[in-house]
Amino acid sequence: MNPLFDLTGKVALITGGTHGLGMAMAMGLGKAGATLVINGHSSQEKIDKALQAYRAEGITAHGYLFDVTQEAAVTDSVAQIESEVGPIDILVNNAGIIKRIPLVEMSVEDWDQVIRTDLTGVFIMSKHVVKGMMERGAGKIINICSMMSELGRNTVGAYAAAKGGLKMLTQNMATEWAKYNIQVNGIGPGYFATSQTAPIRVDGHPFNDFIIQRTPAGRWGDPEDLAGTAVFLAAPASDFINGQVIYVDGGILATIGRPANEA
Ligand code: GCO
Repeated sequence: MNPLFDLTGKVALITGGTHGLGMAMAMGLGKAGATLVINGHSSQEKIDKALQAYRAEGITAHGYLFDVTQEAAVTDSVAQIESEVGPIDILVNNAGIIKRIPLVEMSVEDWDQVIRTDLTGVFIMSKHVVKGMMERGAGKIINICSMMSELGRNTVGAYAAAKGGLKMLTQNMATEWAKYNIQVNGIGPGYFATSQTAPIRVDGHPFNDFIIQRTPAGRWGDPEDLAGTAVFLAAPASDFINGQVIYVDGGILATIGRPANEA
């Protein structure tokens, strides 16, 4: 394996690694040699099912049930992971939720839940994992941002605020931690075929047709399309990259789009 992309001997913690984009990125990291630690917040059954999938691919994988928004649980779980599995070399802050509600109709409770999960949860996780990385003088942190780190869209205001903030948090983490040889970067997925987008992806849904039209690649992303970028940002190949967000979006951010009747 090319040493620039070899994760052999590394421990990678992926939050929300039980399904979707988190699982696809974790599979990539595992196949590059990393030992996986995944977290889920709602169901040990989901964790166990995901572990079976990783292990079926010959990947060493461990699972822990905790909520990234609860600092006491995070502190305890990080200590348990580092005791049972080993120091965390790579942290992928992937866990997140979305609520599609017009801002004027959104309750403060719903707003708070999105911000706390998608932004504050990343702060809590990173604050407790980075301490070991600082002591060891090495680490990789990858924050999963979004198209909404750059663009607004009707009904996803809280999510956009969180993901926009996450882009800036990524830059600030890089600013504070690069001197410890810790690289903090982001991945900004475009529109991917996942459970989160399933409601807006059904055939004939106007948003489905819009995304196909708005994406130069002319398709929804496949979760596996993210694996290579995750490996790159977790590997020695990115040791001099700090505070960047790499958009894996089929070209959406590169263009103003094209008229529906234009080929
Ligand atoms: C939406 C989608 C997006 C995608 C992704 C885009 O409702 O607009 O869910 O938010 O999930 O975040 O990068």
